[in-house]
Amino acid sequence: MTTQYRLYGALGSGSAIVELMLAKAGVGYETVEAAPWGDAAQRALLGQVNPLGQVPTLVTPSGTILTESAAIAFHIHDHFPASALLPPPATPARDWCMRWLIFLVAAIYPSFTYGDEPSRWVDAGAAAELRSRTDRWRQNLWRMVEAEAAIPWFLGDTSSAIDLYIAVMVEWRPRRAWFQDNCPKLAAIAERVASDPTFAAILDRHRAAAASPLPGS
Ligand SMILES: N[C@@H](CCC(=O)N[C@@H](CS)C(=O)NCC(=O)O)C(=O)O
Repeated sequence: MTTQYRLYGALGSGSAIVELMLAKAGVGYETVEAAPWGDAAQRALLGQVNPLGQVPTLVTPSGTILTESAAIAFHIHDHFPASALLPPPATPARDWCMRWLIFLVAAIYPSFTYGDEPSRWVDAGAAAELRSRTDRWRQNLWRMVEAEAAIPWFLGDTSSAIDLYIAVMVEWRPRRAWFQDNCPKLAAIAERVASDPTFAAILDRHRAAAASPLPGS
């Protein structure tokens, strides 16, 4: 049992998204470096809290284990409503936010699951093709997100968890330069998030790890 939130994560991974959420909520947390691609000790630690062996995984002060970044966003919003990770319930903005937040985790995120290490899923001869096809498909998906994005934030005048996802995910394949050329609204949202010094510190720490084997590298 811990008295504060404990985030199992890895530098350069989606645990950066949850760090941004916790920072937006003003909530303290401790981190456990538990990279799925790390050594056996890190993987064993992660296996204790997440049978999928994925980060981010958050353990709440009461000991509840939360896997799935969207579930974590809902938890943080419910417990710290001032974080405003989601718009008010039963509003068109809430529906819009839910649709595209779930799109990010249900459509885009899995493209890394299958493309990052294709040899987990297909024979060596097909690995390069699985990688390139999932990479290409992800570009289509991001164009769909771009087409729906408002300014200055994805939802318009108010920021939400979606902006935090975007700020982290533009660092992953197809990477920031592609977003600047093909999804300028999303690139601008990412820059707007990073203009907050607290968020920038988190993003910089994770970006500095970009040389190591990462999801999306
Ligand atoms: N649906 C999960 C996806 C999490 C995920 O895929 N995380 C990556 C790191 S960014 C991971 O742990 N990959 C290792 C694996 O899937 O084995 C979420 O939204 O939290």
